[in-house]
Amino acid sequence: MIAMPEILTIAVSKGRILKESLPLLARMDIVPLEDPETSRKLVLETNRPEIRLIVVRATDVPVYVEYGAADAGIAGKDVLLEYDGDGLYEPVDLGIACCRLMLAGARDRPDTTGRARVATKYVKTTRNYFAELGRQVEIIKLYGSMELAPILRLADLIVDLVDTGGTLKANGLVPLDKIADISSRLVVNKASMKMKQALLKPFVNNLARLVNP
Ligand code: PRT
Ligand code: MG
Repeated sequence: MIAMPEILTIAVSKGRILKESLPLLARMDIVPLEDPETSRKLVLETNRPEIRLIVVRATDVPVYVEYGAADAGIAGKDVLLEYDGDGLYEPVDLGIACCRLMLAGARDRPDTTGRARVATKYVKTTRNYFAELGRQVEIIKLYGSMELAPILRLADLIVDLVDTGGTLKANGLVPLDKIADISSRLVVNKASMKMKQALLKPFVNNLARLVNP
């Protein structure tokens, strides 16, 4: 379903990705008419009548784009690694909201013999990581605050995003292995790329040129 051929809808998640995306969009002369951080509107008109932003949960960005409800979106590679779907192009690494997906554990953890328990929101990526190592683990799905799990002995290890390392440190955890470098990517609906080429192609090309001059 490709809605409104004359309008480009771009999905962005609230929080740090939106904060780091707005300056990039502004450099392409795309500026929301209302401040997205304070507005309660979820559909934001911009200074460009043919472009609007929608503000959704980070994990929902690929869903809106795959189904064509949004033509393009900006999502963290962490979210895209977890997403099952093949209706997306991922043409540009925007180099924003950078961090690392890390395996971490308690500084003073005992050696776990046998099957370790790993708490994470990133179940698929974690399963692939340990499968590649040939290591049997039990994965516990959490939706946030993974750093709490080792403290309360819910899990031996966690897989979570790390930026400065401050959150790990504050909770008595140490990084053990880097699983992936993470940054935000532009994702594009495959059908939109064909049917809205005139609008979408310049948008993708301008963004690509902006981040890879
Ligand atoms: O609201 P929702 O639950 O959907 O997501 P959220 O609140 O996690 O969203 P938000 O706005 O934080 O943005 C999430 C996206 O930003 C992720 O999908 C990543 O692509 C990207 N990103 C970049 C990060 C970080 N850096 C990051 N450091 N997302 C989260 N963190 C958290 C991390 O989970 C940990 O708790 O920050 C903490 C670690 O930071 P340091 O600096 O203490 O190491
Ligand atoms: Mg949030």
